[in-house]
Amino acid sequence: MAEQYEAINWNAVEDQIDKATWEKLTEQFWLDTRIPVSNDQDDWRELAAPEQWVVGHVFGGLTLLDTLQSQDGMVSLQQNIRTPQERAVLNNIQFMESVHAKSYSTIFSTLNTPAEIDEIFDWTNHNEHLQYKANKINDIYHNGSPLQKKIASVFLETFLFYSGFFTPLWYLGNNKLTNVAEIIKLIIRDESVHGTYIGYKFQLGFNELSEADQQELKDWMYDLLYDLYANEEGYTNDIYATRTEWTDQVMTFLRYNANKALMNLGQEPLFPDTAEDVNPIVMNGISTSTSNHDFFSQVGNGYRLGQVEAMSDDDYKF
Ligand code: MN3
Ligand code: MN3
Repeated sequence: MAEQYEAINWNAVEDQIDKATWEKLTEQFWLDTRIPVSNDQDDWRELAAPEQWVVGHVFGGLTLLDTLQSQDGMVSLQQNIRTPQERAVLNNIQFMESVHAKSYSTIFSTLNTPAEIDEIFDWTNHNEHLQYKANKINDIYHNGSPLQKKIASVFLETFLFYSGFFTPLWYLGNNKLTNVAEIIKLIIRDESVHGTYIGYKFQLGFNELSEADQQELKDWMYDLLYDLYANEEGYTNDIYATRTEWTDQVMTFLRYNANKALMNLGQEPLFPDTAEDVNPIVMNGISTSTSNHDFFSQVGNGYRLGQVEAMSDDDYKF
């Protein structure tokens, strides 16, 4: 009878990281519909058929992973929160995952024919390696421990996305498909905050474990990473091997990002690859700081990103 439903009090914030993350995420809010993807149609028509295939299908794969985050990932993490504000942050993340998943459809509808779009979704829903990673992560979301779920989420966000992100970043570095790449950069900017935040919450729980339990979880974590890496090799081959010469570069990029995922979780890197090993064109594309926009001849991108970052009240007057 005397059960009380507690109101969330943002004036009694237990963990300042929750508040700082909320502010960062809400400041960088964006929508796919604000990016003029149709300006990339000329670039798109100049791509050879295998290149168009790669672009379409990496976005199919990314759609699946963002769908997973929006439908199962954040709900699963919300079952084990430490503070009420953490739930609010995860609500924001969940909505943005839906924006991410939808934004690829905005790209498809601008660049691809309806028949091509059907084929991309059919491929996405049946590709063996793509389905393997989605189901592997989803199984942890539904059956894993609270800390295992956070590991799965950070591996997905900071590692598994990057076999797909490689392609738009490569084109951006070559000054092609720059508006498509702008969407991808906005997604990467979000994922970077998500991975850091969920990794931080992981570390709070991890540090409370006994040394023996920490070791056991570490073993589980590195086993999972090896398993996902082996699968990612297969996926990268499916996408890139016969259509591009990028396969080795994508694998380097994946190892670099696997190390970043481990870093978010407060763990030692696994692979020897560093930023210097990654194709510098892709590396410049990944940097979301404004100084790097000068690297590209199309200054308009930096400006547009600036617009998105610095939305004023006027943006809400439709
Ligand atoms: Mn996402
Ligand atoms: Mn995310």
